[in-house]
Amino acid sequence: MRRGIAATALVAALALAATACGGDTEDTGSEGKKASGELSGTVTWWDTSTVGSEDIVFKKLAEDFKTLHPKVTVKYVNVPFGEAQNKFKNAAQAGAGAPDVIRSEVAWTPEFADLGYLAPLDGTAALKDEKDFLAQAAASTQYNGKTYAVPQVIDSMGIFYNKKIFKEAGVEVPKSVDELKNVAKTIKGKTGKTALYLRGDDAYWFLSFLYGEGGNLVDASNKTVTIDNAAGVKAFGVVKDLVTSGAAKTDATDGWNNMQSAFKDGKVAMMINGPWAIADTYAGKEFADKANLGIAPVPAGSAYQGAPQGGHNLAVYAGSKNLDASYAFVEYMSSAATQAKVTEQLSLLPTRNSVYTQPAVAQNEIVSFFKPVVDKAVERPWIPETGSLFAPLVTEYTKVLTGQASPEQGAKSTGEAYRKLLKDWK
Ligand code: TXT
Repeated sequence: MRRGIAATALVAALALAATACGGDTEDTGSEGKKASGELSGTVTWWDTSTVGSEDIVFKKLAEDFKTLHPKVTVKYVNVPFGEAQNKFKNAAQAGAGAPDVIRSEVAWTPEFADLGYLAPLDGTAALKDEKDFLAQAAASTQYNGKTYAVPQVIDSMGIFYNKKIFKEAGVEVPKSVDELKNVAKTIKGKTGKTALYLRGDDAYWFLSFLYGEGGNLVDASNKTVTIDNAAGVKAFGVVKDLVTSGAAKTDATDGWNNMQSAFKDGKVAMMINGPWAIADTYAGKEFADKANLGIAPVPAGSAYQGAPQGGHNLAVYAGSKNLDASYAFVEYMSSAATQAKVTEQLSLLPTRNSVYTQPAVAQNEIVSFFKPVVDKAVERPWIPETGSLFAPLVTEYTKVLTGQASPEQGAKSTGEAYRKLLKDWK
């Protein structure tokens, strides 16, 4: 009898100990470390990657975390890029429904950190071999002297072109806006096709032309709004002229799908895009033979040649009830081994220097093109407001491209909106 009672008491004590250490408790995500140090519980991850191509790879990688930590269940949730930022802020503010880990776009990270919604990662298991990260990729994870995320992918933009159409028209890839307009005339004459699809509902597609005229959104070092200076006005004129001259076609809405369809179906010869578009583009009939896709630097303007830096980080929600398992998941998803798999399957750019030396990565043609582009890509100031600069910009960019505003008006209105947003800036 005693043994029975003793045994029962022992089982109860162990169960209590396990619960107290956040062992196999309910899906509440309570502290995920058993007394044995083994991680357990649930980690909910909001991924924003493109559905139908990138998400397939990232979901599988997330599921494979279980091989390292059998007691941890990763709940993979794909949240559309256009909704995730506000959805996370609303949930974090309400203290309900936020994920443990979020794929945080480079401009979201300083904003989320400033709001106190992210767990600082310094000294945690999330950060391993920090020195291996590309400095430009790590920059957006730093805020007020602390590290609030781990860089997952870095990217920039280039011209994607259809080699078959270029051959049929007998033209070379344009290196400048002026060459682009000349090439466009020949392509139209020889093939009847429009040369370029210029996305009109996302201002990220404006930045290469803004930089090309020597412009920028702001000058953070001098706390000065610069979008409405002469270079900014000129850049709005350049993109408007691409459309009115017939060199480029655009849409005010549904730009991603219209751009991808036009390019994948061979209706346009070029588009400007980034590594995140590769997997979807290869699914197009024109690129069943992958060799038909060429990639080249974005065209130079009158003053400069360069594309913007973008990318995504992995951040841990400050209110997570399973920080230990979340740190371990972030470290796993940004590890050299995982990054190499992502590059192999999606041609996305790693954020670790060591991964670029792996033979399979070094031989990846997309990576070989984009790495030098990323190395010289134009960084934005990683301040909480950076992400907010795009909303007023896209409104005016679309209006200028569709003839509803002049370049002067577009630049002026954007500048006014920025000075309202950036209170003490000139
Ligand atoms: C909010 C900015 C650039 C790629 C997949 O995910 C909206 O959320 C703000 O940050 C730039 O860097 C590049 O990787 C691919 O995996 C809210 O609901 C907000 O996002 C961004 O900062 C990106 O670097 C993924 O690779 C509204 O209420 C803001 N949106 C910039 O975003 C690159 O991002 C791929 O991303 C709120 C938005 O402006 C963004 O451009 C991105 O392409 C991704 O798909 C109202 O104000 C307007 C601008 O779009 C560019 O698309 C997307 O394709 C605005």
